[in-house]
Amino acid sequence: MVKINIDGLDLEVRDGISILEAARQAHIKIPTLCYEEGLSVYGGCRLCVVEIEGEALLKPACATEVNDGMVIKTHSPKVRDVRRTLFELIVASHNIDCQLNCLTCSRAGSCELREIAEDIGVSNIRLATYDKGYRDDRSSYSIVREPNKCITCGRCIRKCEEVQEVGIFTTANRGPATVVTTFKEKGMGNVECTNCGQCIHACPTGALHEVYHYEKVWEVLHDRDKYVVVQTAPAVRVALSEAFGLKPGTIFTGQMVAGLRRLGFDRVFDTNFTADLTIMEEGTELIERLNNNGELPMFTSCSPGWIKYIEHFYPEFIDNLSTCKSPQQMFGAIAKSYYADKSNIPRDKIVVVSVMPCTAKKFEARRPEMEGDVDYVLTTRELARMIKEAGIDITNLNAEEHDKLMGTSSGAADIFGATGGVMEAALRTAYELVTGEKLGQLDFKNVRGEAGIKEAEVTLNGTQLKVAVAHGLGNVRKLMELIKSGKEYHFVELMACPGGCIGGGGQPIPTSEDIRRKRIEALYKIDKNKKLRKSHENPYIKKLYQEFLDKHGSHKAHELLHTHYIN
Ligand code: HC1
Repeated sequence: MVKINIDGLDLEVRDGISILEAARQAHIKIPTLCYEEGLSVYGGCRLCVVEIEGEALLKPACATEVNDGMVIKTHSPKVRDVRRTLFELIVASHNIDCQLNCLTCSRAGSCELREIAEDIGVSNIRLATYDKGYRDDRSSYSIVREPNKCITCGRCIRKCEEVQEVGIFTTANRGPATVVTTFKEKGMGNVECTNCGQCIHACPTGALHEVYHYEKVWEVLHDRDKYVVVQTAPAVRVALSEAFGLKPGTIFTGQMVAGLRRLGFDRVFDTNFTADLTIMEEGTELIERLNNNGELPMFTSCSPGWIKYIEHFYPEFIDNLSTCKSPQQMFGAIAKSYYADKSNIPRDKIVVVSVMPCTAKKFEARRPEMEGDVDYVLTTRELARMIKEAGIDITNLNAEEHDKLMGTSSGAADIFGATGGVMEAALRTAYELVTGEKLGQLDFKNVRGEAGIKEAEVTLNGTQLKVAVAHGLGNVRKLMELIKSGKEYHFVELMACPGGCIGGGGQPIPTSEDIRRKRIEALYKIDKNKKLRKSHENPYIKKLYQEFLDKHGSHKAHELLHTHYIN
């Protein structure tokens, strides 16, 4: 421990931490644009400069370690003056129309530049802004890049490289023309981007955002010839409220459903319903592979960022992917067949809209292998935007329930949104179906939690089933390397985003580690409080098989619910 003094406050802090961390521990806010918890320190924006007694030069707080006896001033007149000048220089390299376009920017309301301007008391910008003149990158189905809004803080580069270990971004040019771009400026849609959208969470401005579908959704909602059904992903219900100022971890399912009805959707259904269906199909597939010497380990196939990742980096393992479509896609296929027929609605009148925490789901919906199942995909942020545009006071709405037929789900489906949740849901069902015995303890705690890679063993009728779970592509890579080197598993859950879908690229900003934890806790709470906690006990799933699909893994189920990746 070392003794320091920050802004007149005597503190004892751990040796080796940065001044920025020490200040945060003392609840002193030092502005920064390029620092992000969990990423390496870059020290490029310099906004966090502080004055250290006895030193002539100001030092960046993020890149300077505390020393015993250090006396630090974080907001002295000199520091504040330098910070304002630095800030003006940063803004000068930002979009020339930023001040005007602020109202329409994707980050209006959550722009870190604006927040810092307020924090450091910037009242005017004296420098002329430099027009980089770059064209927007609209080559991806999931993500738009607006380079003129980029302040080259490098957070997206480091997030993609260090957390996801994909590394599609680089910088080009020099001086004020410096820009973040992709290899040979090919565009995000033409490089190894997995569409996970973690770069959007890293970006402090509106330089990165999802491809918007909400304008199209408004159009279909007002088209009397269309019958618009919406599905809600597990992770949206525990994050949407944050966009309306409620605290992270608030369970908002009922208000979300009520808000969607007010927006005008004809039916409000649940992706959770097809998450239960996925368990039935995926469980059947796993048992078949185990019994018939099929390709093992079997990999889950619901995270589209992970699917894109395996296609780029581990194509030799594609046959290990479960052939099950994701719950999002299964939902679309069932809504446009079973539900349409049962409700006497012409199949071509039905429009399926998804609300997802994930940007890669937009890409998944356009994959040629399953195009047409889902028409539009809204992120959690886009849904929040629509609710605000419609003037719906969602926090004061009474909770409502999802519509019947495709809206009932088990707690096992809710936990799909958390890392380890798909595995736990599958184990609950596989155990009971294979052994014919009731599970005493439903919680598989070994596959829960924040560890990047988790393992468990479950005995099924004398066979030791070895399973593993990884979340965040950096951890996925580590697990894939273990498997490549001969480590044996039977079943593996892989999710592209840190924490699983609750940390998806379409979730409210910010999505910090602490916020992810609270969302996960909320999902487990929903599961704990449900009577129905196992997918195979969902009465509407049983009905779907009885009335339409026949048995698990039937020919019809294969036609509608399974796929093969052709990339
Ligand atoms: Fe997910 Fe899934 S859990 S992939 O993380 O299997 O996005 O929430 O909807 O499809 O159900 C995301 C979440 C989601 C699918 C389900």
